[in-house]
Amino acid sequence: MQTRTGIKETAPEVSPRSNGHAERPVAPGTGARLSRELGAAFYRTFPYLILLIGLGILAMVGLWARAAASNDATTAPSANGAAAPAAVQIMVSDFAITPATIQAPASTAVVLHVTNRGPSPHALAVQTPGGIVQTGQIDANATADLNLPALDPGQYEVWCPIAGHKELGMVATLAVGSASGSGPAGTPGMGAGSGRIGDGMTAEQMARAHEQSTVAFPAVTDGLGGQVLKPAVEGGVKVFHVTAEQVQWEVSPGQIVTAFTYDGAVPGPQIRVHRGDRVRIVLDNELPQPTTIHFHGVTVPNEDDGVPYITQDPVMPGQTFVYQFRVVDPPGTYMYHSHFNSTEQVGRGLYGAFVVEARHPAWDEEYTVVLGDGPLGYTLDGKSFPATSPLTAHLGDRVLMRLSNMGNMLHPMHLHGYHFQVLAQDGSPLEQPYDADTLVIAPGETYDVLVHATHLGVWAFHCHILSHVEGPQGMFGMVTALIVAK
Ligand SMILES: [Cu+2]
Repeated sequence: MQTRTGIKETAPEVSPRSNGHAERPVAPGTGARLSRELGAAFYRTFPYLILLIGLGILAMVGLWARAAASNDATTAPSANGAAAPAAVQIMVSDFAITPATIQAPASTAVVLHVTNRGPSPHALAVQTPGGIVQTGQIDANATADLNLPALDPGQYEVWCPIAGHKELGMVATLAVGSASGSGPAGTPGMGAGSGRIGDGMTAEQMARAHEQSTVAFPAVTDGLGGQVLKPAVEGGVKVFHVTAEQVQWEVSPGQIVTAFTYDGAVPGPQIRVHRGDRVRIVLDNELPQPTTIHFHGVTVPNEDDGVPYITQDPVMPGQTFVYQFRVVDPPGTYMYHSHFNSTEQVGRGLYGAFVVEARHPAWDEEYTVVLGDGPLGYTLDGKSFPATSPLTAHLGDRVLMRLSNMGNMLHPMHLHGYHFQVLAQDGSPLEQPYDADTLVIAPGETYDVLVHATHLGVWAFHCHILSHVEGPQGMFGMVTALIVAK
């Protein structure tokens, strides 16, 4: 992202911090409008919330029943007669720790066998009197053991230390030496939170945590995705080389996740073409898995459609595959992504924007923003707030945002302070462009929206499913800002 292909090549020099507290310009009536839209968003999402909560309870009951069967700590005598560590089974998932009250005996070492049943990576941390004891990252379907020292009877805090997961409800209590409270103490699951209002923090602690995450924006991290890929031109054909490879990707400061990438970045490089171009995409597979590329929304010959065992054999590790076609679609925003083991491969970042450029752009700046959710967390262009990149504009600019969703969830993207104009969907120009403040982007959809930057300031731009963006510790995930400077 943040590749400026419009007329202006430099971003305005502006720090979002300068507007953090004092003289932030506020559009008239913004507060009232915010409360109205929050209400409307609630009623629109209410049926889905009920469904989600219902499904969550069902899943939790099932998980708890299974966990309860194996949750009783077992202490086996070892060969020399001393007690071996007590073993306790724990399940982590998106986004719960089961059981919510973990029973363990006092005065003996305990080993927590942690199994990850969710699609995202998790970890487990326990606050002991001697400090925090935690596992490393536990990938989907993997297990890890956490060895705890002998503890005195009491209650100890347990949580997932991956950024944002505690806020999503991944907390539990380790009850040592207590026979009571054998059932789940709360209702863990998505959006349930910790069961403690405000995560047990004081007002001052909450304010400080919010401030720290916000003033860190835009935080510096390794790697920047979505850079424009320059083609070689061979015999009138634009040739793009991409390498599928596994890298360690910094999603937010210090949060490093195994990513599957094109050319080492999430999203992969932008492929930009014109209608009528003949293009060749050469894929080298250096992943430990087979893969393919599907050109999403792009009209291609059947043999270039990228579906394994339907239109091609998978590209095995070490192999190369060539896609070639003529661009016949109208100017607009399209995608390319893996079509092999795609829950994992696309979830870990194997996607990029495919843009058919306008001959005469009617805007001054443009940005592509690819939404993601899954093993990398909730991301905009492979990064989580405060590591997301701001969108910058000069006062009066027309800014085109190319928004697309490569995640598994709907994300209603909302821009503060502006009504944006929706120009195109899935690459096709709309006959009747329309104004919106919030745009629900379903998995696989792309939208081109135009903002006329007529109000100075730092304007938050974020997903409006609130558990994707803000918790007791402040903002995370799918949050960035449109920064309008003179
Ligand atoms: Cu979202």
